[in-house]
Amino acid sequence: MAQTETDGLEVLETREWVDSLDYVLSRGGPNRAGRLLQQLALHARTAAGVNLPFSATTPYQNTIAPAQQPPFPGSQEMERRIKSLVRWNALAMVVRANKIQEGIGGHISTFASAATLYEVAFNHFLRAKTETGDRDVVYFQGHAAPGIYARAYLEGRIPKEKLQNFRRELKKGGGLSSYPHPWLMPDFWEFPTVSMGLGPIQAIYHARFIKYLENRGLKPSTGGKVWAFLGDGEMDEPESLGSITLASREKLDNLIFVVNCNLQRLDGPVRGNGKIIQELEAIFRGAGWNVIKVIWGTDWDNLIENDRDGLLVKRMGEVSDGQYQKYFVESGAYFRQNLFGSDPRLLKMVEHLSDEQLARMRLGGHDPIKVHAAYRAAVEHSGQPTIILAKTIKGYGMGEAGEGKNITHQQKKLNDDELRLFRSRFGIPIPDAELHEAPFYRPSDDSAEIKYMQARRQQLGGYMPERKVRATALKSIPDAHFEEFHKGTDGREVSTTMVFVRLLAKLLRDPELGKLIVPIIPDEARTFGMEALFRQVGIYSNVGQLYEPVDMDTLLYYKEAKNGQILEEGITEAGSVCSFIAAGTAYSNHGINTIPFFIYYSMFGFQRIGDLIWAAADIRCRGFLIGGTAGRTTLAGEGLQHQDGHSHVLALPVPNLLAYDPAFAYEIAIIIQDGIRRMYVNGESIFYYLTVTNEPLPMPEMPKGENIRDGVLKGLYRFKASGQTDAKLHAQLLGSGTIMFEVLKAQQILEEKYGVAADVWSVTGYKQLYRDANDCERWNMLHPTDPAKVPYVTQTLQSASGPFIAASDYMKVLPESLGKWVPGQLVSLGTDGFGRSEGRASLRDFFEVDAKHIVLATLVALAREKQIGPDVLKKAVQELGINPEKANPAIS
Ligand SMILES: Cc1ncc(C[n+]2csc(CCOP(=O)(O)OP(=O)(O)O)c2C)c(N)n1
Ligand SMILES: [Mg+2]
Repeated sequence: MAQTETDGLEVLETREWVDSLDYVLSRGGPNRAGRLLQQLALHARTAAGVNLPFSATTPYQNTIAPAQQPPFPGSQEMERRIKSLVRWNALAMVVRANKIQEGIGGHISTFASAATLYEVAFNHFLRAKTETGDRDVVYFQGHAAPGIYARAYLEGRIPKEKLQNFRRELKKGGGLSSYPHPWLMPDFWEFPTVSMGLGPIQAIYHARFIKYLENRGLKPSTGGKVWAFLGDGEMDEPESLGSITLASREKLDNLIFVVNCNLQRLDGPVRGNGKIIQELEAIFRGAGWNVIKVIWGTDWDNLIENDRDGLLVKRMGEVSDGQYQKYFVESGAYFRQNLFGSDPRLLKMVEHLSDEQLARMRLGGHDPIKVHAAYRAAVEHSGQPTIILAKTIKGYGMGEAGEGKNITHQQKKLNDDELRLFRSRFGIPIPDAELHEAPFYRPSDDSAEIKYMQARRQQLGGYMPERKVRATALKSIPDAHFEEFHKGTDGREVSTTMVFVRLLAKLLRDPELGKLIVPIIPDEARTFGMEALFRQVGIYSNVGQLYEPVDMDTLLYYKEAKNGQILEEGITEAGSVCSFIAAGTAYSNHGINTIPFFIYYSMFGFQRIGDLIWAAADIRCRGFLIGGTAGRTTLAGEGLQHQDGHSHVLALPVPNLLAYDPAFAYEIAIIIQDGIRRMYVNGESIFYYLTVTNEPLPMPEMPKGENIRDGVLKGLYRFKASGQTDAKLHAQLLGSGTIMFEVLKAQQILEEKYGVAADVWSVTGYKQLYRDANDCERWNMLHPTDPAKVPYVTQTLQSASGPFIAASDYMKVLPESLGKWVPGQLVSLGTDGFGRSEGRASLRDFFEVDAKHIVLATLVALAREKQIGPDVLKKAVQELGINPEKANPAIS
């Protein structure tokens, strides 16, 4: 007869086995016990086909047993007092800000739940300098910013006035940004994390990039760690989880995730009906991470140790997160009845505890001893990344104002009673009479608390966070690599992608610059004709190449190497741009001027990973984003999802990004050379977006005489003046990217067939022209009585006569954006609408950006100016073979 679980015999039998195991544990330690259990499982399977159910999770208890905990290395009492001071000031910062200005916002409850996680780290782990000269890098959870500011205030790094101006950055003397923004606080914040999910994925690729730098010999291996403090709700972002297997595959034991499992996000529970800690444990264990759960505080140790039959742990594992959250706000009596009341044996286990004692039993994430043990285990773990899942209470200490409540995330106002309770609970010496204002409190520099915290930070090498430029600027960029491209190809047809790849290959060979270049590719090297680089500089692999590549006998074989230079990321634009950010910020994070070139399908850039590019801008990333296979009509055949005619529009909003759509080889060379100079010699906080295409075309020589170089960089110059000096009709044609070649054809047709002398202008970057024009306009508005500044585009086109016809492989809005500064009638041709699978000629006809449409647009513009009559137009439509009734590409 099958025995049931409650059967007394079974209980007895189980106990005997557990006793035996305890004996093995005490004699042989956990490793021996682990081996024994594995052997038992194997035996059961072979002897009787017992199949143990697969479980990705471990029981709902701490991973580290009390016996394995190291002694706490500091003064718990002192650290508790410091933590209370940080708590108070963090709360006061938000409450005050909202008293001064209603609705200014801020978060109290996130940091309130994470205070112990941060304080233990600040006092014992986060190294501003390691013994060997490196440091730890830390991604702070964006919404915990008040806590980080509060600590910096206590450390004497942020003055009270600035704290006062939290979230009011435009006040005199400056304020503090709501969240971590290196752009706004370049001496303080290092990583923008507040767009959720971007912190974790960036941390993973940063940790990998550190190994890359080490394996390539650009940086000594020093044991610095990457810490990422994250929210449990944040883990739902695909970016949070999408790259976790990279971390284990690459054995990133320099990476530690600390997830603050307060069981809540903004609206309510993260997993009301489930258990977020167990869910994340399963995911990360499955992905090969070292998982450390910190669920129960020291108060629970005895209960769990005496839980010989595992009844309590089993019951704890049954209760859902939504229910746990209920316990946080309920009485001890409710807790006893609901959690323990399910079994009289459980009730008996806690009968020695009063309701009040029960209610006060601390969770693991609020217990410094448990948190310290987890951090210690994490930093000592090798061969795998570690994730710490720490259970906490959201809004801890806020009491009725929000502790554990669903509204807590948004809580930013406390009434006087609530302030008093918080003040008293954490022992802050502020008298009742002053409480209403929620004043900041900082003991004097020679107080025991301040001295203790300063000493701890000194021991750990300095303050954190602190951002600074750690690399010395490059001296100069040699001209030699770029000159070849000024010459043109003598009629030989090459694509601008080929030009870029050739230039990259040359830069890689430079004795100084070469090693700093970081080519990053999301599985498109062959598309871009970059496979020669595989062999030239190798593909980075943390283990080298453990197999014989299938194409070993070819010249361009797929060479992986430990010191390989290419980051071949596979199909992940999000991961690739994180590598781009890591490489483009190494000048500040690691004192190394790595220069990333991230080349990808232009369609899968801004619209797919725009938020990460925004973060790259905020973080002051340097480098080149190269949008390959660009242009709605230039990428033939690929159709609607691939043909990009708008990435340059999406590049417009990024303030410190320069965007170029070059047509010719020399333009690319000029832009890249100047880009490296501005970013790495001058140290400007800018980065670049360049589109390159795959249409083979003859590259012309750089025109002589005029100031071409300057024009290329500013965005506009005259490429080819009309040869007709005696024509009556004049027009100005503006071309970009490959459409420039249609413009040149149109120039010829206009001259030969219609007697129109047209100059051709190359527009390398509408964004730069737009910026400059706005800048002038703004200055003129603010200085109305001074001589007006004239935008570069107006200056340059001033003396040109006739209408202006602009054509590009991008949306019409780009030229239109310059409309009022172009000195004459402007007509814009562009590729608004969905792409099609077709050849280039048909596509250009469809989108009306081919030579014949440029000609027609020019004639229509001339007719509008009454320079030609309708008869010419009528004839032209026929001659050019244009179907006036064709569908509108913008909406078809
Ligand atoms: C991409 C993104 N979406 C939404 C938000 C808005 N938001 C800010 S905090 C928050 C809840 C955070 O919950 P959790 O990650 O659990 O952090 P906790 O505050 O609980 O520590 C949300 C939805 C954001 N910052 N970023
Ligand atoms: Mg949360």
